[in-house]
Amino acid sequence: MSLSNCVNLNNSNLDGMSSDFLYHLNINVANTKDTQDIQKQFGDVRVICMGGTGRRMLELAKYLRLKLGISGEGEPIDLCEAGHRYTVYKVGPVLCASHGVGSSTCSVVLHELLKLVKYAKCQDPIFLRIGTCGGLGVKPGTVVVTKDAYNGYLRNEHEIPILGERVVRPASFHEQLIEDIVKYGTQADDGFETIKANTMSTDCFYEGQGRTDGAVCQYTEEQKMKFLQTAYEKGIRNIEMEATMMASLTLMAGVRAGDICVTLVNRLNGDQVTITMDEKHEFEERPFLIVGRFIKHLLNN
Ligand code: R2B
Ligand code: URA
Repeated sequence: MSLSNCVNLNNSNLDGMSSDFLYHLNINVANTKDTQDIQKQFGDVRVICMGGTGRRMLELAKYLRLKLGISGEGEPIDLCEAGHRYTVYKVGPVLCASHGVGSSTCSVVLHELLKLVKYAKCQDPIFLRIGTCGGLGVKPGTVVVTKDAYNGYLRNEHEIPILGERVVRPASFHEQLIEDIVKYGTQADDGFETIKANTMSTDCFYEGQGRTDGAVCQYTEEQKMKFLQTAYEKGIRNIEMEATMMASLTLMAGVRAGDICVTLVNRLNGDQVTITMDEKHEFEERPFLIVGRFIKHLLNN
């Protein structure tokens, strides 16, 4: 197998490890110098889709089976069930993995999935997050494909404490990939809008996103609206909780990534997510459509 498009992670310590247990996935890489078994199981993976809940990832797995014409009997199997943390389904060359809520839970599984694709010698794998979000000045149901990810300080960067120091890293998604997701993933008759825009990503759904309806709130409605307006002026059209981490970690790992989210609420009109569960379900399928078409195009070309 050609090694040219394999993932080379930014951590030389991995080269010195004879084995690696991907603890939260419950996947044991018994011999990092000979990963034939892992290559056999995962070496064909081209796309890793990630989303908040295991249930949504199961639905995505079933949807992709049909869309990509991949045969499979019965329910897709959760390959990481024994890890009791995350669910991972494999549909041909696509993994569908859950990541929970927020950057900290998402980064755990992302680190381990990045190591998995390295050990499996996957060729140029693409990581796509498929999620829900709050909207900023866009109609609920609009799909936003993230360009630059901004943190809760409204800075286009990912900030993380490492060894007691403040570490700041770039947080943008792959430009050409974003273009291609919109180009090959959308159709004029979709019945909803898909836009490229910036995303604000916070560590807190309530205060971090400027909501006044959390358990605690120490600012006025006016201050909140000023903050949201400033975000809008930076080209931010949606708010979620993983984008800066995902953009920065995938950039550091040298893999292409995208973040495709459907808005559930227009935050310029209110804080509460009041759509019905049926509407939410219908909205959640919109990123499936886009990603499904994009993946189909990718695999056929
Ligand atoms: C969007 O929705 C979740 C919070 O409700 C979070 O995972 C996110 O980014
Ligand atoms: N997810 C978020 O992070 N924010 C919202 O407003 C809705 C979904």
